[in-house]
Amino acid sequence: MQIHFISDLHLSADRPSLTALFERYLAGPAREAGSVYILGDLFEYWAGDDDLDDPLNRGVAETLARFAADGGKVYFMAGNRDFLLGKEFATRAHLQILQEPTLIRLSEQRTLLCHGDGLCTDDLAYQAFRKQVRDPAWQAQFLAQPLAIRKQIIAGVRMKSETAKSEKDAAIMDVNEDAVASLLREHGYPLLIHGHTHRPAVHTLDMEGHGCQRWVLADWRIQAGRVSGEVLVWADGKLSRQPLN
Ligand code: LP5
Ligand code: MN
Repeated sequence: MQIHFISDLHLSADRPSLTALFERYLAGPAREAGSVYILGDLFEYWAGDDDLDDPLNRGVAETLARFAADGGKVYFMAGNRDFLLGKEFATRAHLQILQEPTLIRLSEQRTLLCHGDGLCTDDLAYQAFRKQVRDPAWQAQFLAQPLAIRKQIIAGVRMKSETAKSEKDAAIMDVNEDAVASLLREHGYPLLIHGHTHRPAVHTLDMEGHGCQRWVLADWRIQAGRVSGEVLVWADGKLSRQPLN
Protein backbone atom coordinates (compact mmCIF):
# COMPACT_ATOMS: atom_id res chain seq x y z
CA MET A 1 0.00 0.00 0.00
CA GLN A 2 1.25 3.49 -0.82
CA ILE A 3 1.42 6.40 1.65
CA HIS A 4 0.71 9.89 0.30
CA PHE A 5 1.76 13.38 1.42
CA ILE A 6 0.23 16.63 0.17
CA SER A 7 0.17 20.21 1.44
CA ASP A 8 -0.47 23.82 0.46
CA LEU A 9 -3.56 23.28 -1.70
CA HIS A 10 -4.96 26.63 -0.56
CA LEU A 11 -8.51 25.68 -1.55
CA SER A 12 -10.82 28.66 -1.92
CA ALA A 13 -14.22 29.41 -3.44
CA ASP A 14 -12.71 31.69 -6.08
CA ARG A 15 -10.46 28.91 -7.48
CA PRO A 16 -12.89 26.02 -8.07
CA SER A 17 -10.46 24.21 -10.39
CA LEU A 18 -8.18 23.53 -7.40
CA THR A 19 -11.06 21.95 -5.49
CA ALA A 20 -11.94 19.94 -8.61
CA LEU A 21 -8.32 18.70 -8.78
CA PHE A 22 -8.50 17.66 -5.11
CA GLU A 23 -11.74 15.77 -5.81
CA ARG A 24 -10.12 14.03 -8.83
CA TYR A 25 -7.11 13.17 -6.67
CA LEU A 26 -9.26 11.59 -3.93
CA ALA A 27 -11.34 9.71 -6.49
CA GLY A 28 -8.25 8.51 -8.39
CA PRO A 29 -4.59 8.36 -7.29
CA ALA A 30 -5.42 8.51 -3.56
CA ARG A 31 -7.25 5.17 -3.87
CA GLU A 32 -3.79 3.53 -4.12
CA ALA A 33 -2.88 4.92 -0.70
CA GLY A 34 -3.48 3.30 2.67
CA SER A 35 -3.01 6.72 4.25
CA VAL A 36 -3.08 10.31 3.00
CA TYR A 37 -1.27 12.91 5.09
CA ILE A 38 -2.32 16.54 4.54
CA LEU A 39 0.49 18.66 5.99
CA GLY A 40 -1.28 21.99 6.30
CA ASP A 41 -2.80 24.78 4.25
CA LEU A 42 -5.51 22.57 2.78
CA PHE A 43 -7.60 25.76 2.84
CA GLU A 44 -6.67 29.31 1.85
CA TYR A 45 -7.89 30.20 5.33
CA TRP A 46 -10.00 28.63 8.06
CA ALA A 47 -12.02 31.05 10.17
CA GLY A 48 -13.44 28.45 12.56
CA ASP A 49 -15.50 25.26 12.47
CA ASP A 50 -18.71 27.30 12.57
CA ASP A 51 -17.93 28.10 8.91
CA LEU A 52 -18.98 24.59 7.89
CA ASP A 53 -22.14 25.89 6.21
CA ASP A 54 -19.95 27.57 3.61
CA PRO A 55 -20.44 25.55 0.38
CA LEU A 56 -16.69 25.09 -0.25
CA ASN A 57 -15.98 23.93 3.30
CA ARG A 58 -19.00 21.66 3.43
CA GLY A 59 -18.14 20.20 0.01
CA VAL A 60 -14.53 19.45 0.98
CA ALA A 61 -15.68 17.80 4.21
CA GLU A 62 -18.17 15.67 2.27
CA THR A 63 -15.54 14.68 -0.31
CA LEU A 64 -13.18 13.61 2.48
CA ALA A 65 -15.95 11.75 4.29
CA ARG A 66 -16.80 9.81 1.09
CA PHE A 67 -13.13 8.89 0.73
CA ALA A 68 -13.12 7.63 4.33
CA ALA A 69 -16.34 5.68 3.79
CA ASP A 70 -14.59 3.83 0.96
CA GLY A 71 -11.80 2.86 3.35
CA GLY A 72 -9.33 5.76 2.96
CA LYS A 73 -7.49 7.07 6.01
CA VAL A 74 -6.72 10.80 6.12
CA TYR A 75 -4.51 12.64 8.60
CA PHE A 76 -4.44 16.42 8.83
CA MET A 77 -1.78 18.66 10.35
CA ALA A 78 -2.45 22.37 10.65
CA GLY A 79 -0.75 24.95 8.47
CA ASN A 80 -0.43 28.68 9.07
CA ARG A 81 -3.68 29.22 7.11
CA ASP A 82 -5.88 26.56 8.71
CA PHE A 83 -4.65 26.09 12.28
CA LEU A 84 -8.16 26.93 13.55
CA LEU A 85 -9.55 23.81 11.89
CA GLY A 86 -10.90 21.74 14.74
CA LYS A 87 -12.79 18.71 15.99
CA GLU A 88 -16.06 19.54 14.28
CA PHE A 89 -14.50 19.60 10.82
CA ALA A 90 -12.47 16.48 11.68
CA THR A 91 -15.65 14.64 12.66
CA ARG A 92 -17.54 15.82 9.59
CA ALA A 93 -14.65 14.91 7.25
CA HIS A 94 -13.73 11.67 9.05
CA LEU A 95 -10.10 12.64 9.33
CA GLN A 96 -7.65 12.54 12.19
CA ILE A 97 -5.90 15.70 13.34
CA LEU A 98 -2.18 15.31 14.06
CA GLN A 99 -0.10 17.48 16.36
CA GLU A 100 3.00 19.14 14.96
CA PRO A 101 5.51 17.60 14.60
CA THR A 102 4.47 13.97 14.27
CA LEU A 103 6.87 11.08 13.90
CA ILE A 104 5.74 8.14 11.74
CA ARG A 105 7.40 5.14 10.15
CA LEU A 106 7.63 4.53 6.42
CA SER A 107 8.55 0.83 6.55
CA GLU A 108 11.62 1.06 8.82
CA GLN A 109 12.35 4.71 8.01
CA ARG A 110 11.54 7.05 10.90
CA THR A 111 9.92 10.13 9.34
CA LEU A 112 9.07 13.46 10.91
CA LEU A 113 6.17 15.52 9.55
CA CYS A 114 5.55 19.24 10.01
CA HIS A 115 3.99 22.11 8.08
CA GLY A 116 7.29 23.99 7.88
CA ASP A 117 6.42 27.55 8.96
CA GLY A 118 7.86 26.93 12.43
CA LEU A 119 11.26 26.31 10.82
CA CYS A 120 11.35 29.76 9.18
CA THR A 121 12.97 31.30 12.23
CA ASP A 122 14.76 34.11 10.33
CA ASP A 123 11.32 35.61 9.62
CA LEU A 124 11.07 37.32 12.98
CA ALA A 125 7.91 39.30 12.19
CA TYR A 126 6.12 36.12 11.16
CA GLN A 127 7.34 34.17 14.21
CA ALA A 128 6.00 36.91 16.52
CA PHE A 129 2.65 36.79 14.69
CA ARG A 130 2.65 32.98 14.88
CA LYS A 131 3.35 32.98 18.61
CA GLN A 132 0.39 35.29 19.16
CA VAL A 133 -2.17 33.45 17.01
CA ARG A 134 -1.16 29.98 18.22
CA ASP A 135 -1.80 31.00 21.82
CA PRO A 136 -4.93 29.13 23.04
CA ALA A 137 -6.22 32.17 24.97
CA TRP A 138 -5.85 34.39 21.88
CA GLN A 139 -7.65 31.77 19.78
CA ALA A 140 -10.53 31.48 22.25
CA GLN A 141 -10.97 35.26 22.16
CA PHE A 142 -10.77 35.32 18.36
CA LEU A 143 -13.30 32.49 17.98
CA ALA A 144 -15.69 34.25 20.35
CA GLN A 145 -16.18 37.00 17.75
CA PRO A 146 -18.89 36.69 15.10
CA LEU A 147 -17.84 34.75 11.98
CA ALA A 148 -18.32 37.76 9.69
CA ILE A 149 -16.01 39.87 11.86
CA ARG A 150 -13.40 37.09 11.92
CA LYS A 151 -13.47 36.93 8.12
CA GLN A 152 -12.94 40.69 7.92
CA ILE A 153 -9.99 40.47 10.31
CA ILE A 154 -8.49 37.61 8.30
CA ALA A 155 -8.87 39.60 5.06
CA GLY A 156 -7.01 42.50 6.71
CA VAL A 157 -4.22 40.24 7.97
CA ARG A 158 -3.95 38.61 4.53
CA MET A 159 -3.38 42.04 2.97
CA LYS A 160 -0.80 43.00 5.60
CA SER A 161 0.94 39.66 5.15
CA GLU A 162 1.14 40.09 1.35
CA THR A 163 2.63 43.57 1.77
CA ALA A 164 5.06 42.30 4.41
CA LYS A 165 6.14 39.39 2.18
CA SER A 166 6.80 41.70 -0.77
CA GLU A 167 9.22 43.64 1.42
CA LYS A 168 11.03 40.59 2.81
CA ASP A 169 14.20 39.08 1.42
CA ALA A 170 13.32 35.68 -0.13
CA ALA A 171 16.02 33.99 1.96
CA ILE A 172 14.39 34.79 5.30
CA MET A 173 11.15 33.13 4.13
CA ASP A 174 12.93 29.78 3.73
CA VAL A 175 13.69 27.41 6.59
CA ASN A 176 16.63 28.17 8.85
CA GLU A 177 19.21 25.37 8.67
CA ASP A 178 19.93 25.53 12.41
CA ALA A 179 16.22 25.18 13.18
CA VAL A 180 16.12 22.10 10.92
CA ALA A 181 19.23 20.69 12.57
CA SER A 182 17.92 21.08 16.11
CA LEU A 183 14.54 19.56 15.18
CA LEU A 184 16.24 16.56 13.57
CA ARG A 185 18.65 16.17 16.48
CA GLU A 186 15.75 16.27 18.97
CA HIS A 187 14.00 13.44 17.13
CA GLY A 188 17.02 11.22 16.51
CA TYR A 189 17.79 12.23 12.90
CA PRO A 190 14.71 11.05 11.01
CA LEU A 191 13.76 11.83 7.43
CA LEU A 192 11.86 15.15 7.33
CA ILE A 193 8.83 15.99 5.16
CA HIS A 194 7.27 19.47 5.20
CA GLY A 195 5.54 22.05 3.03
CA HIS A 196 4.83 25.78 3.45
CA THR A 197 7.77 27.29 1.57
CA HIS A 198 6.47 26.32 -1.90
CA ARG A 199 10.06 25.37 -2.78
CA PRO A 200 9.80 21.69 -3.72
CA ALA A 201 13.17 19.98 -3.42
CA VAL A 202 14.99 17.18 -1.66
CA HIS A 203 17.87 18.32 0.51
CA THR A 204 20.52 15.85 1.60
CA LEU A 205 22.00 16.85 4.93
CA ASP A 206 25.00 15.66 6.85
CA MET A 207 23.89 16.09 10.43
CA GLU A 208 26.83 15.44 12.72
CA GLY A 209 27.63 12.26 10.78
CA HIS A 210 23.96 11.25 10.36
CA GLY A 211 22.76 11.34 6.75
CA CYS A 212 19.27 12.91 6.66
CA GLN A 213 16.96 13.98 3.88
CA ARG A 214 14.52 16.91 3.92
CA TRP A 215 11.71 16.58 1.38
CA VAL A 216 9.80 19.79 0.65
CA LEU A 217 6.31 19.40 -0.78
CA ALA A 218 5.02 21.44 -3.73
CA ASP A 219 2.07 23.79 -3.50
CA TRP A 220 -0.96 23.32 -5.76
CA ARG A 221 -1.54 26.21 -8.14
CA ILE A 222 -3.17 27.70 -11.20
CA GLN A 223 -0.62 29.04 -13.62
CA ALA A 224 -1.42 30.42 -17.07
CA GLY A 225 -4.93 29.06 -16.61
CA ARG A 226 -3.72 25.50 -15.90
CA VAL A 227 -4.25 23.80 -12.58
CA SER A 228 -1.52 21.58 -11.17
CA GLY A 229 -0.74 19.79 -7.96
CA GLU A 230 1.62 17.20 -6.63
CA VAL A 231 1.57 14.25 -4.28
CA LEU A 232 4.65 12.77 -2.64
CA VAL A 233 4.27 9.00 -2.77
CA TRP A 234 5.92 6.39 -0.56
CA ALA A 235 5.91 3.11 -2.47
CA ASP A 236 8.31 0.17 -2.72
CA GLY A 237 10.53 1.61 -0.01
CA LYS A 238 11.12 5.00 -1.60
CA LEU A 239 9.62 8.46 -2.08
CA SER A 240 8.72 9.93 -5.47
CA ARG A 241 6.76 12.91 -6.73
CA GLN A 242 3.62 12.36 -8.76
CA PRO A 243 2.22 15.35 -10.68
CA LEU A 244 -1.54 15.90 -10.63
CA ASN A 245 -3.53 17.84 -13.20
O1 LP5 B 1 0.61 32.22 4.10
P1 LP5 B 1 1.69 32.84 3.33
O2 LP5 B 1 2.66 31.82 2.79
O3 LP5 B 1 1.18 33.76 2.27
O4 LP5 B 1 2.53 33.78 4.31
C1 LP5 B 1 3.06 33.25 5.51
C2 LP5 B 1 3.06 34.30 6.58
N1 LP5 B 1 1.75 34.95 6.70
C3 LP5 B 1 0.77 34.40 7.43
C4 LP5 B 1 -0.50 35.19 7.53
C5 LP5 B 1 -1.59 34.44 6.83
O5 LP5 B 1 -1.33 34.34 5.44
C6 LP5 B 1 -2.91 35.17 7.08
C7 LP5 B 1 -4.07 34.28 6.98
C8 LP5 B 1 -4.20 33.39 8.17
C9 LP5 B 1 -5.57 32.85 8.36
C10 LP5 B 1 -5.67 32.25 9.72
C11 LP5 B 1 -6.98 32.41 10.33
C12 LP5 B 1 -7.01 32.71 11.78
C13 LP5 B 1 -6.07 33.71 12.30
C14 LP5 B 1 -6.50 35.10 12.18
C15 LP5 B 1 -5.40 36.07 12.31
C16 LP5 B 1 -5.83 37.38 12.85
O6 LP5 B 1 0.86 33.32 8.00
C17 LP5 B 1 4.08 35.36 6.29
C18 LP5 B 1 5.42 34.69 6.08
C19 LP5 B 1 5.32 33.68 4.96
O7 LP5 B 1 4.33 32.72 5.31
C20 LP5 B 1 6.62 32.95 4.66
O8 LP5 B 1 6.96 32.07 5.70
O9 LP5 B 1 6.40 35.67 5.80
O10 LP5 B 1 4.16 36.17 7.45
C21 LP5 B 1 3.81 37.48 7.38
O11 LP5 B 1 3.82 38.07 6.32
C22 LP5 B 1 3.49 38.09 8.71
C23 LP5 B 1 3.97 39.52 8.81
O12 LP5 B 1 5.37 39.59 8.66
C24 LP5 B 1 3.59 40.10 10.16
C25 LP5 B 1 2.12 40.02 10.50
C26 LP5 B 1 1.28 41.02 9.77
C27 LP5 B 1 -0.15 41.04 10.28
C28 LP5 B 1 -0.30 41.87 11.53
C29 LP5 B 1 -1.74 42.07 11.87
C30 LP5 B 1 -1.98 41.97 13.33
C31 LP5 B 1 -3.41 41.68 13.63
C32 LP5 B 1 -3.62 41.14 14.98
C33 LP5 B 1 -3.79 39.66 15.01
C34 LP5 B 1 -2.80 38.95 15.85
MN1 MN C 1 1.89 27.63 4.88
